[in-house]
Amino acid sequence: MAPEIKYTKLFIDNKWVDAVSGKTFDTYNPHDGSVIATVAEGDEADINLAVAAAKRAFHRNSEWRLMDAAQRWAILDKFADLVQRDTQYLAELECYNNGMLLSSAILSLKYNVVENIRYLASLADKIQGDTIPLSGEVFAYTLKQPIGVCGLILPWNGPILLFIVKVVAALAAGCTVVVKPAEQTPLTALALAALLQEAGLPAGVVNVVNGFGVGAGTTLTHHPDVAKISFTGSLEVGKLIQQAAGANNLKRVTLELGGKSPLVIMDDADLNAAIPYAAYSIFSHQGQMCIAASRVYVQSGVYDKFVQGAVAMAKKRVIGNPTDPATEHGPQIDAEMFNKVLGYIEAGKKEGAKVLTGGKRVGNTGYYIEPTVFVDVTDDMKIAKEEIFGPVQCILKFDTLEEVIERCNNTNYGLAAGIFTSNLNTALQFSKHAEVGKVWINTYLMMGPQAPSGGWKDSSIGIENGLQAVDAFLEQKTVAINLPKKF
Ligand code: TXE
Repeated sequence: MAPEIKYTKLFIDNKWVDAVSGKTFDTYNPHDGSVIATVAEGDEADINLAVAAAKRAFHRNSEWRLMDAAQRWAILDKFADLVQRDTQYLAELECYNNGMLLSSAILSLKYNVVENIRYLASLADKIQGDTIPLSGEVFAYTLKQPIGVCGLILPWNGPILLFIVKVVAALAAGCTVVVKPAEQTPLTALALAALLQEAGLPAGVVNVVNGFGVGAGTTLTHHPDVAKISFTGSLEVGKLIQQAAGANNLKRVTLELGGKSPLVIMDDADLNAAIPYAAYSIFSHQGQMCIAASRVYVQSGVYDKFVQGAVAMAKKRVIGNPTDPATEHGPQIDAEMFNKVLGYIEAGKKEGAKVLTGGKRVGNTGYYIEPTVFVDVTDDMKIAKEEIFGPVQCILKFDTLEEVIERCNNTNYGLAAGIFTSNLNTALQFSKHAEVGKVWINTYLMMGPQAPSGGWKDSSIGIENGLQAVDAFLEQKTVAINLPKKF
């Protein structure tokens, strides 16, 4: 049964309000395209109200600014308790609004999301500066202070986790925020806002304005009272955000964008591990992950064996309703992404790549696409160059390590890479030369809040997670003191 939808309005200044315009929009279940809720549609007027509330909450005499950092940690830790309490409900919302498997959403909430909140919250009272001896009778120290009002613009592919990664880091730093969830997936952001309120956040510290990119999103990125934008989404919009960030003031910007991540399978790899990992790394969440291993480079000695195994893995994935515990493969998020992925599959075929399994829609309702395996893929093909963001594994053949490093790096993206090999030297050489923000050796997708996450080239600006997570929401100030006498 569908979960009860408790929140559909905008959350501004700790109140649930309709959009100023009175407008609303529908939100859907990707399983069958049915409307699951109608939510308030915020635009310029609502963003302005939310930014004003966040600005008031950030005033130097506000409750939030005067609060001890340890108390900020305590509130966020309480928030983690509440997320833990509501795991089942939040997972169901994620499943119905996003198409994420219910089983995956529960696991993610239990282990990943709660751990992320607790880790990021714990950084709140560990924000420290330096003491710096200067020449002469002067002594200096640095202060790290919250940037101010932050605009957090979220994508639809991991609505709960990405809300947490951005919002909790910003709050641990002491900022106030206006969140703009993706138009496809507003429901979990609203439910999380309610839990933050229940945890005891003062009014205006967190505001959530549902709406579209052009309207709510663009107002936020151009707003002169917003000091920072943190965005996860497409490269195309990332570039627009960087421009907007410099239009009316000089906003700090963190961008987490797309990828075309290579996974390399060497002749000496343990194929019993490499084949299932390769499948898991592209087919999990139907390929809707920025770090998906969307180019698999297989060395010629194991190529045939790998391909055989890859096809078998793809074929045996259980496709079905994401609420069913037996399901391994659910729907794409919406009609637009569904058509985009099918378009890439057609483009791959036209350019001469061969589909060994999959390639088609499943059923007539919802946005299901078969797990698809392409071989005979060459580096110049569209499917090898562009982010598909769907369940499409592209397999390419190579001969030497030198060659594959060159080919892996021949892209404007630089998010992640992986290698399967039993030779430590090969693994370390690859890790050193891969032009990416993270490398996995004999594994893939393994992440944790303790490890910094970012990307090179067009994939990212800035780091999320790890000890640096809060730095992205801090400014630094140097204070120099004149001493009566050098000591
Ligand atoms: O992203 P958009 P879309 C990639 C993936 C996918 C493609 C398009 O390749 O196929 O992006 O997805 C808001 N100013 N990723 O269209 O448009 C928008 O409302 C301010 C990778 O969903 O970038 C939403 O909240 N905001 C990725 C958010 O930006 C704007 C995750 C993302 O939307 C805006 C998702 C504007 N001008 C897609 N235009 C990842 N890195 O994980 C849109 N938005």
